[in-house]
Amino acid sequence: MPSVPPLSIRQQLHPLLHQWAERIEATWQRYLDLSPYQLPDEFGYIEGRLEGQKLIIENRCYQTPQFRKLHLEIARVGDRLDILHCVMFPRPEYALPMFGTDIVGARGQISAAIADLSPISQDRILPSGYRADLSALPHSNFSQPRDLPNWGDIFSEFCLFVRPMDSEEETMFLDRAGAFLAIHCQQAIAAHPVSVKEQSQVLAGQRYYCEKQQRNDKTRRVLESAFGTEWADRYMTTVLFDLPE
Ligand code: 18B
Repeated sequence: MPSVPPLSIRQQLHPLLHQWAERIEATWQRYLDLSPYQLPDEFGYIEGRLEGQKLIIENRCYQTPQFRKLHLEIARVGDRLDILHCVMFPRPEYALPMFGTDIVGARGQISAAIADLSPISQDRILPSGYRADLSALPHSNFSQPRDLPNWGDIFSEFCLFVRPMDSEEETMFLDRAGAFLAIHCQQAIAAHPVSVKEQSQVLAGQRYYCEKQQRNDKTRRVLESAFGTEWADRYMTTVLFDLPE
């Protein structure tokens, strides 16, 4: 039996995660034609235990004419760790980049806030419309930029990866990442389907993206400690970074 969430954990989250989650859903509702996307029942609301603390995962999923799956996930480990994770998977008919974002906070301090529109083309360059819109955004300067891990070659030159140090930097993150998302939705609803040949390139690009993301040991370790190796692997390959059949 799937368990039903008693109360959304959102209200208890670090404000940056709460605001970013609300912003993501509001932007989706504003631009996209959302319909439900059914995750396997066992994966809607999940509870495990990580070193004696409860790990709760809440998933929201939608689909649209342009996107096979919009996935927004919030995870909370006791009062220790809050995580927001979101990926938008375009349908293979649309040669759109991958929007992905992750925020990790521990005891009130955000350690990682990342947002990117990652190219999926073979030349690993974003479409020109995206580059023009992203280049036109105001510059933002963060005091603690972070280095990408070795699997991070999937990310674009616009990738935002920082440790926000105060509420001003948190707002700067929300503004810039929110602009990435709005640009993506606007570009997506104006996009035209591609040829069948190009669709296989889109799929290859998405596969490369997912394979690299599956190498994130930090994500894997949290899931493995709470749910075991096998479950963590299944979750990473079927819920977090799956590919269409
Ligand atoms: N991720 N993250 O989503 N991850 O899922 N995440 C961490 O301060 C989880 C994505 C990304 O430096 C950390 O280092 C869990 C997407 C990058 O080696 C933890 C879930 C993107 C890093 C978690 C989750 C993405 C990172 C360490 C499932 C980008 C830095 C925090 C709910 C689009 C990796 C820290 C490094 C870090 C955990 C990026 C604990 C459990 C979509 C680049």
